[in-house]
Amino acid sequence: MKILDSFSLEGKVALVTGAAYGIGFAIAEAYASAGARVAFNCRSQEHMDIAMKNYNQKGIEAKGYICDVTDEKQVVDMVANIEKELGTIDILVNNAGIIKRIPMTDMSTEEFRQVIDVDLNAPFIVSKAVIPGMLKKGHGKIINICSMMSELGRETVSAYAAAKGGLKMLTKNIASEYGEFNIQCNGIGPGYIATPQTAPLREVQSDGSKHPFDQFIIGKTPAARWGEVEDLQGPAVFLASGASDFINGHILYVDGGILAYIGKQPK
Ligand code: NAP
Ligand code: GCO
Repeated sequence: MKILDSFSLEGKVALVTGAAYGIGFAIAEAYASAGARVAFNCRSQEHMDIAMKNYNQKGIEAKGYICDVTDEKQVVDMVANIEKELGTIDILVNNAGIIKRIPMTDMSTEEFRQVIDVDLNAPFIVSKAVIPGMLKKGHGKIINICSMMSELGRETVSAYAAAKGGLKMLTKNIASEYGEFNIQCNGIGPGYIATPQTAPLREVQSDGSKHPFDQFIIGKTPAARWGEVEDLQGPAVFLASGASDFINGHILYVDGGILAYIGKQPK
């Protein structure tokens, strides 16, 4: 067998949650290009219509489902529909996520709970719905989209960091509990990636200068740039493919070196 064949996703069914745009869309695109049949979800018909147009423009036959990943009944119904229409899910990417940037003492408990619900409870809900099919098939790949905040804190992101730290440990626990059934569960920890979620951190200032946070991140990243969604496509295909069958419980940080670096010295 040629080693590149082990990276193929031919014949696989992949569900990428929250893949109407952003990182999820890029991962779904990469999976289709690697041969998988792709399903994705989002919450609104408006985003679905835009997403389907974009998938079609790229020649990708993705199947879209309106589903709020925090709603267990909607998730169970979506998984049942995917299994009926595409087949049992071989690859699950828990990508859907939100962030609220609010100083902790100003954040309401409801706002904290909303972030935990999408970023931590939902990956539990979706994984629980998908694992039985993987057990029947005798194999499965679960990839949880973690974060720099799975390892580091910063001002205003207490809920998000708590959720992403928990998601790192949920990843390790799924790996521990289902590894013997040939289900591998790993995480991808993106660095700072240019998507709608981080657009507020990159907004050009009224005087035309870069956002202070934009400059800060460039100084904290050895690669001296923001990541692009395309930077995540290869790692996502690798962790979904046979090339990673003996990797389990690992968080692969795709961060341009942020976690290795103390930060550029001020000039
Ligand atoms: P994004 O551009 O805001 O996209 C988030 C996606 O999640 C959208 O498709 C959104 O679709 C969906 N979503 C949100 N809540 C949902 C819910 N309750 N049910 C179903 N879908 C939901 O974010 P992104 O930057 O692509 O980030 C994707 C993932 O990567 C997130 O988990 C994020 O935490 C993580 N991440 C991002 C970065 C970064 O720098 N961008 C770095 C590390 C980790 P609708 O709103 O249409 O429902
Ligand atoms: C923030 C950013 C980060 C990124 C990402 C980094 O406000 O600090 O949104 O949290 O989204 O998670 O890995």
